[in-house]
Amino acid sequence: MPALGFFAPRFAAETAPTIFIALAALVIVFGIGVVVVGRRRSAKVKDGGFATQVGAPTVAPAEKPAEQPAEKPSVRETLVKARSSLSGAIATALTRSSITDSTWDELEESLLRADLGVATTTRVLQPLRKLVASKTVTEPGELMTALKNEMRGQLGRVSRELRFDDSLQAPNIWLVVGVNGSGKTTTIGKLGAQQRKLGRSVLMAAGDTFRAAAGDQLQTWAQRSGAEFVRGAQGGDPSSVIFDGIARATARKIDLVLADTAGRLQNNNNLMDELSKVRRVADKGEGEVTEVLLVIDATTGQNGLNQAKQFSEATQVTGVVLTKLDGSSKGGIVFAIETELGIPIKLVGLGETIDDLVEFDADEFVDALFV
Ligand SMILES: Nc1nc2c(ncn2[C@@H]2O[C@H](COP(=O)(O)OP(=O)(O)O)[C@@H](O)[C@H]2O)c(=O)[nH]1
Ligand SMILES: [Mg+2]
Repeated sequence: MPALGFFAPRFAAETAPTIFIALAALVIVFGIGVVVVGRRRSAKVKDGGFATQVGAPTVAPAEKPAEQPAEKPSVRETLVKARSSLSGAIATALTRSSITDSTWDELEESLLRADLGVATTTRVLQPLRKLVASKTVTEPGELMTALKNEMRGQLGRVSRELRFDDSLQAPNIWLVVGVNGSGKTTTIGKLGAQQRKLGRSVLMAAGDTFRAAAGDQLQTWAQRSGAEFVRGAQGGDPSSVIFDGIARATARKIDLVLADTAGRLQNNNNLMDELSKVRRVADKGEGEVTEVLLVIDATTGQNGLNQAKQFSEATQVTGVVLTKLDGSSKGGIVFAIETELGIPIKLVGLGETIDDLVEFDADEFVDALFV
């Protein structure tokens, strides 16, 4: 069949483009059909099937208006949310018509549950028992007011300002210490960003050489806030990284060095030795260590007091940052740290973003316990 044999390729050559175009047109028409039907269906689903009638114009449903960023809850709201379990106990005590043994039991229990610890709880309740015994206070409502005042009084006496010496001709150095996972690196990130907003130049030194990821994490924060960044080799000497950081900051006239440190368990003597060395080295070079911030996770409980003691012995802690208070109904450890160790709580972490680091406000904190 030579004729056909000859004809077939010619036919193919001549008609192929036409067939191709026809096929393409079919695909397009089919595609449009699918899209239209799909849109109708999805419109129905979105309106619960009520608004889009069959035969109604197939206009794609209007885009949902861009969601307004939800108002960020205030510090107080965040605290109150975290501590609703505690406030229940205090509320129960309040509903009694008079002050009975149960009132004291409930108060004691709720204060312990909030992590005030036995010593602080006793210290707070002692003067109240006297007030009740002498009939100066007779009603549960008055007792709550007195309790609130007593708790405020325990906290109110210290300066919580971050120490930054403007007159220094060299960098201020803030060391950040604490156990693993307490929130040191995150706190440095937030703090650095805030200090940059205040107009200060910042250098972050990755003194946690124990884990490579810690350096990367800090570098990301440094980039985000426009801070300089210095790191060393993994497993290297943290003091030398911090020393280098201080030297670079001095050479570039940077105002503030934020030094991250490693935080394996605090009962590891090597860590404490290492941190003592970091402190000594930081003191030795140019610049001055004006803050040593101990970061404590609010969910740590009474162990936070031990941490504060040990870290303070090694590095002379000047302030505490209490993190993760957004997720904890505890935090009562602040009383013990301030009254027993005399270390002021300076900052509070209420989440994972830059704005979630705020100054500790004792009145707000105590108020939130009572809501
Ligand atoms: N919810 C909450 N999470 C936090 C807070 N601070 C830190 N974190 C988280 O805790 C984890 C450990 O923090 P990191 O800074 O790496 O701790 P580090 O080991 O002490 O440096 C991370 O997932 C942080 O995002 C806080 O105030 N609130
Ligand atoms: Mg870290």
